[in-house]
Amino acid sequence: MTDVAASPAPSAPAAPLPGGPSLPQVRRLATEIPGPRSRAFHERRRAAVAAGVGSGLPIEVVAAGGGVIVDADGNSLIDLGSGIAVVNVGNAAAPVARAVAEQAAAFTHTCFMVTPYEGYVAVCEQLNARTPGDHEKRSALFNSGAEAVENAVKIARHATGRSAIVVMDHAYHGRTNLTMALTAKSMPYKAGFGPFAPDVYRVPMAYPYRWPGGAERAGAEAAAQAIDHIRTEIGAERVAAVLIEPIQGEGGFIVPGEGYLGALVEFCHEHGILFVADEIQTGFGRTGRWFACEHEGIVPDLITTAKGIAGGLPLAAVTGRAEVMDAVHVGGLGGTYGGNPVACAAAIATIELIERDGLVGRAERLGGALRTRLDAMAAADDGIGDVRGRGLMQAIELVRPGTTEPDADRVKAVLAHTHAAGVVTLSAGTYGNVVRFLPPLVIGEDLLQEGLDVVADALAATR
Ligand code: PLZ
Repeated sequence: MTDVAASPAPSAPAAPLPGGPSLPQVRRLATEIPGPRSRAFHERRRAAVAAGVGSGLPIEVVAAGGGVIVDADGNSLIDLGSGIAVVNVGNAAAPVARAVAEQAAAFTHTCFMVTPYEGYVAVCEQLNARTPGDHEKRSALFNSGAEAVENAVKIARHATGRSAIVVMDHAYHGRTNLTMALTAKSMPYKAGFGPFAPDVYRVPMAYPYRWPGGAERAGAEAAAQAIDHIRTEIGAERVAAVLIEPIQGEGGFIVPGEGYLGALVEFCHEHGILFVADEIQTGFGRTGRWFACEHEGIVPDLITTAKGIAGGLPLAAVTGRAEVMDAVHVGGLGGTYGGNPVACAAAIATIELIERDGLVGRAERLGGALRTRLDAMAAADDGIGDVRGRGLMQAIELVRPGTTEPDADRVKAVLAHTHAAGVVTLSAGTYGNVVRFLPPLVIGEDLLQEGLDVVADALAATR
């Protein structure tokens, strides 16, 4: 390590690597992980980057594409995380990289609020056409998921003239002040960062694995409790929006119990409450549908998207009923960079690629293969309490054998094992005891299977 650290540019790769799908789709370990260049890079990082910004796997990335990430030491890792459900079309996908380069060469920014351009409108047209429901829609573009959620709340409050917002146990909606209030988990998202925005209320989530009355009753009972709470403690007539992830992401890939979403939608419609689906993690083919609401035939009034929308460029959106979206006065929504032209060009190329290569169907098909493997792991391991999720958004929840007591320590050990073996995995869950799988939708099936072999080894080694 010392000889590497002493060189003038310790983190520069020997030669520029091509990224994108042309990268060899293999797992290859050239050094231990993290290797000497990555370790030197992290010394440099520690001196420059705020400690509050963590990293799960401290390598130095130099290239990525398809289903692999390559580091400065020449290791090629299997990517089962997609940068947290972002590079659904694969990293540096050629049509996306080309669209970005062309747009950057034409113009990089004018601000849509000052002098508008076509890409922004084209992205809104795509969102209006592809999100659930055939009613007339409008969209507005922003930079991050949290910003989209904040704007959905602004729009819902403005359109209804009401202020209360209802969210769920285990919810995750972002790290800004309002979205911290909407997010459930204290550590690490909220601890020490208050006070939080007011008029936000949390109701029970239908978490089948942990529902006291059993998984079958979770949907109906949680919906009844949530509705009772809204009626008696908040007042339905005060509620602007019920905001929910149709499959919870950071909370642990919780698929709501049967009937839960439908009952809430119905209640919302009866009481003039807007039903807002946060599809920031579930959107753009991830779950084997364009949007996760489609699995349950749910049509939200507003929907927030980000992550998978633009192949890795920062872009987010709120899409919804025209009369709701258009209720806001001219100039009431915006932001300097919202709908940046380069990000919009990436989004158009990403959406075309999802369509062209049938990636939604691919997510469903590979999701079936993933479920088969996870079920087999669970059958052989009484520390796997639950297998859940849809498409290429699935997870295992680890518990102490014979109980439902969360086993976050084992999740840490499983992740450490897979990372050392060259497979990028992520954790999740309110109790930190979930291992989640979010491979790019373009990952080769062999590579996915090899990644899962390593996960199976990690489970065996930590039993
Ligand atoms: N809503 C459903 O999943 C982001 C968070 C990573 P931003 N999830 C990843 C982290 O630890 O910060 C997310 C989400 C849902 C909103 C967001 C927020 O999206 O683009 O991170 O702001």
